[in-house]
Amino acid sequence: MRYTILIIIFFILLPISTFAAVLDIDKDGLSDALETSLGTDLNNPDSDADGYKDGQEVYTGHDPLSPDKEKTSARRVEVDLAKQQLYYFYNNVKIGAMPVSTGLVSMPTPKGKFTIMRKVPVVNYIGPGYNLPNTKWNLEFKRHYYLHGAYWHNQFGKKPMSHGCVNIAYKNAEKLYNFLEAGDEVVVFGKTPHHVPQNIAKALDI
Ligand SMILES: [Ca+2]
Ligand SMILES: [Ca+2]
Repeated sequence: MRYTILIIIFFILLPISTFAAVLDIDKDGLSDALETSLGTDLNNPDSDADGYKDGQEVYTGHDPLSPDKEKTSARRVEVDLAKQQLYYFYNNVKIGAMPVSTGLVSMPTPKGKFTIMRKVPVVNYIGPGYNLPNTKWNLEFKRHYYLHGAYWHNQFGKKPMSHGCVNIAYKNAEKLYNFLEAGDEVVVFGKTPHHVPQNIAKALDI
């Protein structure tokens, strides 16, 4: 009987903890967990009453707590080469993650701290052995190195694929492009693997 009660309590508490991260009471596109971290109102979709929802503001790099139209908050991207994952931060709060394919072991993505130099809507990538025209959503973070959309493969999160750029699925690349601006920080770290080990890929649900 005692165990039955414990099991019932466990199954009541499990969904509460599991769904806290995805629950969005005011349906403004920002989870309750993120609203708590960012200081916005969980029960008001437009915390600063400027006509734009909190989620819309944060994911386009705007301040949800000020009607100011300037994008003054700190934005940062981290690229984990070992896990082939990209994380992005608004005011030091991680607001999203996406699988990526970085440079091959023979031509790895450079490690270190960089800043976005410029945003370019469309780039034609042409070089020895590759010709990738009309590539969308390009963010140059070091001369000739970009975070950019990639339409020619689907190996994101599984293995490195590029000549040094960070390849991102189009739907995610567009989001990142809208979030970031020139001057934002990019940090690249970790060791480039030949493949991401299955157990890591599974743990990350990729
Ligand atoms: Ca919300
Ligand atoms: Ca607002």
